[in-house]
Amino acid sequence: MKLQTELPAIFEEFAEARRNGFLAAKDIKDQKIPLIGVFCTYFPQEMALAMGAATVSLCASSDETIPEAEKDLPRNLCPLIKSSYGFGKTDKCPYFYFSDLVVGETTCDGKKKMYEYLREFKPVHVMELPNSQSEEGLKLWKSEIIKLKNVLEEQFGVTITEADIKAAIIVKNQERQAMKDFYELSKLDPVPMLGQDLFKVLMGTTFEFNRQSIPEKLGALRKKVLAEYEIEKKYSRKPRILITGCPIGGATEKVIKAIEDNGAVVVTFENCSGAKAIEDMVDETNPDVYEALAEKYLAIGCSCMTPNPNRIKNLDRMIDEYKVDGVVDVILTACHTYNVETLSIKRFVNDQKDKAYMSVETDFSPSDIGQLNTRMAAFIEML
Ligand code: BJ8
Repeated sequence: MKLQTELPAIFEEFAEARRNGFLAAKDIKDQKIPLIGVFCTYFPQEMALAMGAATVSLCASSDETIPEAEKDLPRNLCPLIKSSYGFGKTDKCPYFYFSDLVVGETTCDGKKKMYEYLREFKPVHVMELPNSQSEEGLKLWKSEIIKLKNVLEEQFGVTITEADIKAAIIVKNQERQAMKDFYELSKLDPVPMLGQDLFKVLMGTTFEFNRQSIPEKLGALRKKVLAEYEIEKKYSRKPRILITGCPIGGATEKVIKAIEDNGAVVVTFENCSGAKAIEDMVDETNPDVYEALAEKYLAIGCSCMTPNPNRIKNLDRMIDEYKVDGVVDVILTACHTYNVETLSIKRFVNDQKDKAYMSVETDFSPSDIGQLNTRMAAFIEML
């Protein structure tokens, strides 16, 4: 008899979280809780949490608003930047609409220049992110986090104490640990869930405003997935893929689907949609909360950093731990930093890890789905 499972419905609930979150965001506004819209993993979420604000990732994953953005921005710009700007300009993203403040960082050139125009639609604060993870960079980033605290205090008329920040660090660390415990289930071989389902959970969790509830929710789901896995192995052993590169989500989930429709399974996401944001904890023992936050966030292995050793460090460990057979590096069109890094990632994966590597350049349109399928089928066949 086939196992009756409630997991598909639960995964779908996570997939719907972004849409359901619109109502939650309105509730938050009705309760006069500040909402801070963010674009990047470098944003130190603890600072918002410490003042009792909610944060939300602003929509940048569909091509819906790109034509409007292209009236103002160059066409040959990364789709993520155009989409973000387009949602801001058209007010089509309720999260953007409800945000009291948008915080950006000086990551890649396109993004930081786009923020100059975004200011025309919303209050925007841009944090000056250093380009390297040096001692000087750390000092600058720490001072930028303190500056952010001052901006938040002034804009919202609140006081953020170090005790508030310490408490927020604990909440966020618990959340990260719960997410890690959940996605590490895919270290099992065969996997207990598809990468597409794992991704729904990762994305859905980012739209949960009650951050304290995340560990319990994910803990319960983890138990369910494991319990079903013990009764029945739903998926047979398949080639195991790690996704790295630019953030994905929404339209670019087509890459995960193309991999899994062609006989492999995505076991882990190294990019900002997965481990990059979560793997490292904030040091709770450091009495200097600003330094602890600066250290954690500056260590993020984004291609905006030069050099960028932490991406390689994470890949090295994850390829082994997840028994990865092949790495797919997703590059959004016109993302120069990730595109330039493809050479060093390919060299590392092929030469030092002896694994297969493929980079795919894509955007938010569905026009390359056929081509993606053809390339994935060929790549997976040789694994
Ligand atoms: S920490 S990956 S979320 S910057 S894809 S807009 S880099 S041209 S998104 Fe990112 Fe923060 Fe880094 Fe993560 Fe520019 Fe490239 Fe576009 Fe990008």
